[in-house]
Amino acid sequence: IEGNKKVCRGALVVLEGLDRSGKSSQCSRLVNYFESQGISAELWRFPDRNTDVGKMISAYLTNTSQLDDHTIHLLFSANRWEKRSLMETKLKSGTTLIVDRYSYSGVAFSAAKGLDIEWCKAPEVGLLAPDLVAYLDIPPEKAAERGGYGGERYEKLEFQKKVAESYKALHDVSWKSVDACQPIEDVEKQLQEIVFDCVTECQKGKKPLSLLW
Ligand code: T5A
Ligand code: NA
Repeated sequence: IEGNKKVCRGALVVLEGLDRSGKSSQCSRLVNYFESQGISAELWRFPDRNTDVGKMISAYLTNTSQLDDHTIHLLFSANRWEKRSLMETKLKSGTTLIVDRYSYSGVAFSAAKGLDIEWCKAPEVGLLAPDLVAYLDIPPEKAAERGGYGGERYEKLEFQKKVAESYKALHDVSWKSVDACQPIEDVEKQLQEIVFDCVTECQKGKKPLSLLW
């Protein structure tokens, strides 16, 4: 029994929500929590602005470059594809990944511009499906009141309202909503419970990795 001990796979956990819903704050808190529990976890984020594709995305988001809506959509998707095999390796070696935005952001933001939702989903087909999507639920008006809003391309109230609508079309059984208007520590507590359960399920080895969509 000792000799063939199976490595438990890590969980693929995605946080989604409107701009300023608190994703980045909660992702780092989650990773700290799992490390304190002796569970191997890494913080990932999309867009990953460090790659060549990511640099093009970053220039677009900061309004230093202009791109056709379809082009930027495909770049966001390519940015996930360039990390796909590393993602699979990490999960299979037992590391849980806490991911700040994923394919749902890709679809929700482009669909909010008026692109066809099925067209938006197509380039994501074959990426790894999350074990859990935690949606940080906040009214667009509330998010707009938070610090730093207004800097990047999509950070405008009218657009964020449309994004909220397109997120609604993407909910499925892997989603759990958390009220993101609560104090930061309360959101943290709730997320810890939800995500911990998911990680435990994956460790039991009964849940194989699956693909989008
Ligand atoms: N995008 C992204 C696409 O169009 N397609 C794609 O495929 C992808 C992946 C970049 C943009 O790209 C779009 C979506 C985005 O518009 P980004 O780099 O993730 O996305 O954007 P950021 O500006 O880094 O992050 P966000 O604006 O999304 O903010 P977060 O991470 O949701 O929020 P956070 O944690 O930074 O908190 C924001 C502020 O609120 C406070 C924090 O202290 C901070 O000041 N705060 C709270 N205040 C009160 N109560 C709470 N519970 C709070 N939680 C946090
Ligand atoms: Na963020």
